[in-house]
Amino acid sequence: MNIDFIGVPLFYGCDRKGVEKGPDKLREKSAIEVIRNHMEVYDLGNIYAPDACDEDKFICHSKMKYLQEIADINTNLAHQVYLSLHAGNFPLVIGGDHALGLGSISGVSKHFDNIAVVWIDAHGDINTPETSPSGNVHGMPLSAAMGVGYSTLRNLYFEGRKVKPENVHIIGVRDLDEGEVMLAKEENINLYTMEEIKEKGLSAVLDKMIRKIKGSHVDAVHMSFDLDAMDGELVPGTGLPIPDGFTEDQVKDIFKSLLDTGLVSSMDLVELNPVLDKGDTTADLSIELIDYVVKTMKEKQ
Ligand code: 5AB
Ligand code: MN
Ligand code: MN
Ligand code: MN
Repeated sequence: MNIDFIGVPLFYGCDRKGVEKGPDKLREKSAIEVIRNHMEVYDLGNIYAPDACDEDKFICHSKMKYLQEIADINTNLAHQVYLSLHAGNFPLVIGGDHALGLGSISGVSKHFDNIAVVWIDAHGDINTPETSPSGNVHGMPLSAAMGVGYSTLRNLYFEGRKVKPENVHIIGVRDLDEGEVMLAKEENINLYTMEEIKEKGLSAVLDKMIRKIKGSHVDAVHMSFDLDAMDGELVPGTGLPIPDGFTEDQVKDIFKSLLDTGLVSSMDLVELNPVLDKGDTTADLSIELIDYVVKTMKEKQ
């Protein structure tokens, strides 16, 4: 198996510039060479992101910014991810903001019959245009992937739901909006909050999650990692740093437990904003995590 490195220079989902520079920043920091130390890698370049002007952000929908641009970029991403899996490769999708999670999941879902998604994030990203406090689509990709929310997003790439809500696992969460709490309850999504992790310990919570994933008989797991899952102090180079998050070792433990199942087919690493970064703290940490994931995958082979 080879790694396909796919950049998504997207900031429309968070409406704050800088995050679109994430993929090129990691290339500059030798991400490709770091991966190649362990496995063969193809750099598939960046998905094309059209220019859009600020005044036009609500042109398609009054409550969702840059809807058409995000849908177009995500459709192309979905197809690239699908082709990568079809060729027997591992798509590693580098953001860009987390709105791209919908494109990744859509591509994975077209290739496999029944998938699970593990969303490692301080946030739930399950808002709809009605519940979103910001209108930013990076807070909505996971609900759309479950078939909830606005039709353009729900029916991206192919019509209908991409992942069953009971196969959605959100871990590290500590900042949910009111509407997200309600939806999580209604749809029976698996939430592993930071509060629960503090109380029971990460390894107990991971055991529970892995058991559930294995019992669900999915044929693939897509791992979507938002850097803000980590403690805010560790990731100055992300748009919405939140305190009380994971340490670097904890994130590695999560990756390892998931990779050990042999089910992980694909991964996103998102929300690196090099413009906000302190020095290259967050970029260097991202490189370290990519190195860890690929090294661990190689050991499994
Ligand atoms: B991220 C918030 N829930 O919807 C919203 O960074 C934040 O991809 C969303 O996790 C954060 O605007 C989206 C307040
Ligand atoms: Mn996110
Ligand atoms: Mn987040
Ligand atoms: Mn974020």
